[in-house]
Amino acid sequence: FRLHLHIKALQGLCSSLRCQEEQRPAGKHQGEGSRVCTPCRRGWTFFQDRCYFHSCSLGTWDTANRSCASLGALLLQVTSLAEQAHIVASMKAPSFWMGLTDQALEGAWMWVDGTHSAANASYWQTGEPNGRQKENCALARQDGHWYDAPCTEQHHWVCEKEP
Ligand SMILES: [Ca+2]
Ligand SMILES: [Ca+2]
Repeated sequence: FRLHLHIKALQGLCSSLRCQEEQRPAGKHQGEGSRVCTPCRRGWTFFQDRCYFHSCSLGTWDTANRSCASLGALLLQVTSLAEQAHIVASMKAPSFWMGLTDQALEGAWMWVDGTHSAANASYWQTGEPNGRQKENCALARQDGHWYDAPCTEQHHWVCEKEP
């Protein structure tokens, strides 16, 4: 089962590499052997001392959570307006899972590292979260806002780690 997860994570990484190669402007290469250097592994983007990975595949919140863990990372934790803006600007999918859940206690939204979601750095859409016990996992959409949704829905996801 763990091998299966590894394979799924690698597939996600490979497709992410393809995404990045496709998005890189053709004129940016300055001759053979030149590389874009960041402290992050290939396939990850760098922003304010953190590395981010955008999955190309879809999965449930649990799948996303385990995939990030298998990459030595955590599901995205948004802790500032700048980070929120960067992540939304670099989105490649209509929606993605974040590492925010109220599965442990309804209404108590916690990040996957165990910290509580701060009210001064939360970006819920007006009226959200609205799913009570039926929607316990948080995703971000292209409008830049957060929504609670059933954890079994299939969405892309973003992992985050230190370089
Ligand atoms: Ca809930
Ligand atoms: Ca909702």
